[in-house]
Amino acid sequence: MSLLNGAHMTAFPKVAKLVREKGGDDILLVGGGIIPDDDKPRLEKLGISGNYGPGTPLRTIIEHVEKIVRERDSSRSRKS
Ligand code: B12
Repeated sequence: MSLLNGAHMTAFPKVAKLVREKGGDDILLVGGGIIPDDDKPRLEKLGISGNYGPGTPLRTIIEHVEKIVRERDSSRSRKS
């Protein structure tokens, strides 16, 4: 999810809630845009990770997604 207009604390949680309600618990929610540092832990708590601001290299974002997918894969294979 990307928001540059300051509405991330309204729109991101709303999207997260709807995704969970529709059974999309396995969907990775990653945010970005103009997001003040103070808001990042609050978004993390709602399961929205990343929340990268301007100037973030694409490589950082790719590594973030890869890391979470790897962690999920290994916790899945531990369960099975
Ligand atoms: C282009 C632009 C516009 C265009 C947008 C065109 C379009 N359709 O995209 C137009 C002219 C429409 C516009 C309008 C407005 N804008 Co404007 N705009 C910009 C500008 C110059 C560049 C944004 C951009 O596209 N950057 C290129 C992309 C690649 O970079 P980025 O968005 O920063 O994204 C990076 C990270 O944030 C991150 N990221 C972003 N999203 C995501 C998502 C995920 C999942 C991940 C992992 C990472 C990620 O990764 C990217 C790479 O590092 C910025 C200033 C700036 N230099 O950032 C202002 C800026 C975003 N705009 C601003 C403002 C205020 C507005 C308006 C409210 C102005 C008004 N009064 O109408 C409106 C809001 C429109 C709206 N409904 O949201 C402010 C926002 C201030 C704030 N929120 O604190 C900014 C920061 C300018 C400023 N310094 O004041 N804008």
